[in-house]
Amino acid sequence: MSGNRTFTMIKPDAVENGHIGAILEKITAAGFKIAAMKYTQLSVRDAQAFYAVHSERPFFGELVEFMTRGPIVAAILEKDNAVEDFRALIGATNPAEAAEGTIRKLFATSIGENAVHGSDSDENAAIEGNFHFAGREVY
Ligand code: 3AN
Repeated sequence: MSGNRTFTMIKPDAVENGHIGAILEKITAAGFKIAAMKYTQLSVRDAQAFYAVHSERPFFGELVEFMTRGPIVAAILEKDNAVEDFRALIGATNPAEAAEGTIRKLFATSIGENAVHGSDSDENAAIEGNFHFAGREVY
């Protein structure tokens, strides 16, 4: 059975473009509860560690530079079937391929600057949530 928590970041592009409020509205309207949340900026070391799985990809340097260029909102979200339902809510990695009404279709500008992150498995949701939050910060 799938878990009830996922991890998200509102990325620097969406923060710069003033979309924090609109994105949180979409998330809560879709039935997700906020279990943890913070406004923070990743260091280069943080971003390299968070995206270590992509370290051999050609876009890794660009990804780290983008994710560290300004603040983000990090959050743990709670809902039945959280990982899958949140991936559906945000849409495809490339906003040009994202379904109408999805967060990336509405707010992302490119495959590299795609507004939000959503965990791709229950295992990664737990790893990513633990990367950003201490136990006492999760409600
Ligand atoms: P998703 O975020 O949809 O799970 P992943 O895990 O394939 O997508 O990619 C992680 C992040 O790496 C994406 N959110 C995006 O910011 C960046 N990325 C993925 N593919 C590309 C690409 N072709 N060019 C630039 N950045 C990319």
